[in-house]
Amino acid sequence: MVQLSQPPLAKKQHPTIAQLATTIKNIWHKQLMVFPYETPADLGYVEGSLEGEQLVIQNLCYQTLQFRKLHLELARVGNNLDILHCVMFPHLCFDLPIFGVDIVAARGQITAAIADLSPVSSDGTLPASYQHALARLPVPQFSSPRVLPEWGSIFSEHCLFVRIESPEEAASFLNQVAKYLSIHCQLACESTRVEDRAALASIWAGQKHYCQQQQKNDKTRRILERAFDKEWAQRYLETMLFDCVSSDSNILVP
Ligand code: 18B
Repeated sequence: MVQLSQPPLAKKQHPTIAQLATTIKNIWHKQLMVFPYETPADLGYVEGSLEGEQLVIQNLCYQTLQFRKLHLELARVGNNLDILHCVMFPHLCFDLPIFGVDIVAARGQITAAIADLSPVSSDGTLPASYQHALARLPVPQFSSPRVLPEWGSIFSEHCLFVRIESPEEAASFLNQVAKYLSIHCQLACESTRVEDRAALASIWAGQKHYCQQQQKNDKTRRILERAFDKEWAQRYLETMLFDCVSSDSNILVP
């Protein structure tokens, strides 16, 4: 169900994060028909303590016909670190990329803003419809592009990964993410189910690889481990952030 009955974190967060959270929810509600998604009861709203500072995590999840999980997460560490995390996991029977965004603001400065439509195909390419749509989008320029870590090989050539240096750059990033998301929702709604068993297996392998790579992000893991502990962080990474075995994986069982 909707998990935002707790005090809305968005009001306290960096304005760009609050704005993107609103934009994402608006596009989801406008372009998709969303249904409730059951999050594990103890993981919807979470508080931990990071070296004396409070870590608050607020999750909002939905599912739709095309997506097994839409996940928007807002997190705040003390008064210094604000995080927005969003991933859309398609059902395994749709050959769709994985939309993902992460914004990390430290002491008011956005040190990392990442957005991508990441391929799950074995050859690492996006479906032709996505390639055509994305090729038509102007590519915004940022003064401080960042270099992806090794595990970031899952991201596409359209991945934005920058440090935000001005309000104009923040607006430009928000605008591009809104376009990626809007294109994604539209193409997802137009997509048809995959029936072929080999193709289904390949989608599953692609999603699993995406999750395994994301779980190698030590920066995320470290924050969760410090606020909780190693076991909790591992469970959270596997069940909330990047769960790769979904209930509908049984479509692969004979
Ligand atoms: N992530 N991020 O979501 N991460 O979840 N994130 C950081 O300035 C959290 C995703 C990504 O340079 C940083 O360096 C926490 C998704 C990449 O080595 C921190 C949560 C994507 C990097 C966090 C969270 C994604 C990165 C360091 C759970 C992409 C750069 C900030 C709420 C689609 C990694 C900095 C590197 C960085 C933390 C990408 C602190 C706790 C969906 C590529």
